[in-house]
Amino acid sequence: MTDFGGYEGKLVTIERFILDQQMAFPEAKGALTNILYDMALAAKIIASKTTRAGLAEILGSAGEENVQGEEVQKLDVFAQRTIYRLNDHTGRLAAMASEEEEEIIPIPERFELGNYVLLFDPLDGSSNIEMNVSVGTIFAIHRRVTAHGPGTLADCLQPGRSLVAAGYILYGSSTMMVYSTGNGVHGFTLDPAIGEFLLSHPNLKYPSKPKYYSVNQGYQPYWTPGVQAYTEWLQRDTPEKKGLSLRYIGSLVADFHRNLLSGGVFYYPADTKDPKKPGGKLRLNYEAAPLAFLAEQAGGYASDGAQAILDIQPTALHQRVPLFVGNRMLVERAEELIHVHDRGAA
Ligand code: P6P
Repeated sequence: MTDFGGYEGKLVTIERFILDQQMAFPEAKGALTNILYDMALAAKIIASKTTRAGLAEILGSAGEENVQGEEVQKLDVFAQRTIYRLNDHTGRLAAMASEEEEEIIPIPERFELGNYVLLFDPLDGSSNIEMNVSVGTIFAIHRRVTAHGPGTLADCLQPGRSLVAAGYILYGSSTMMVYSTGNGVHGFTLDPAIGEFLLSHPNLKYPSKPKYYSVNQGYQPYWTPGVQAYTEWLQRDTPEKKGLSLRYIGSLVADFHRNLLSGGVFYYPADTKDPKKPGGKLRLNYEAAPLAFLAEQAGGYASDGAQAILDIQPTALHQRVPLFVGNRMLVERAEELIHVHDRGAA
């Protein structure tokens, strides 16, 4: 575990911190380090656009030409292309996969292949942008499992337990990058004056006294009895905790981040509202699994209501999964109540 005493009160850039952490991965020969650098650069580039999103009528909106005569891209398309272009030629990846692309994204033949695959949701919650609500990028990095040649679906469909790194970028009142390489969770805040991410939240851990629960209560009529009972339990003072307040932004990264700092639980359960989404709305490979990796690194836990998210063997690139993530005690209680009320009823 990195000694955080050495960083107290110092100006530590993300580059310096990642390099220090690389010592834990001598065999990575810097490839993983450089992928994290590239994600930090992508964050700066995307942030430069999200902070001006509200100026579409002046700068032009997606699909039109702006005052500079450039084609204005939808921000999620811009985010997708930024992450792709920063990673397609580096020789560090065997393939990529994105929420925006149906199939895995091959590395162009003219470039070297690497030993990692990068899965990402380039701009989650982008529908919130025009209301100036925080949005985020989520990324997951696996070591490839195939021996050589272009990366395959098998390289991307690995359980979260195998992740070598994961993180998110939060484009909010400030831009933050939070990541883990399995050696704790660390948060960096972008100082726009110098264009650097500076270590602001070393070794993040869920506070022992949780404050919030985060769920779209508008779907309550469509929940199972177990989820209904769980929500009622969260609201009450119990021997384990005080009754929690409801905070729900409707932007996954923002809700996850607030609960990581304040203590709490986010859940998007399966519901009967949309027959096309029987397994909930959120995606396993590039939303639930990376956040579950971070949650466990921060002393928390993530479940689909029955098992650890990190233990789920993916079967499809864009498969959806119910997600409960936050303080371990809160998430395990969800599993207990769902087991009693729902499986007992099956
Ligand atoms: P609902 C945003 O569209 C998103 O994918 C996540 O960021 C967020 O947690 C969820 O959907 C919100 O969904 O159904 O509550 O609007």
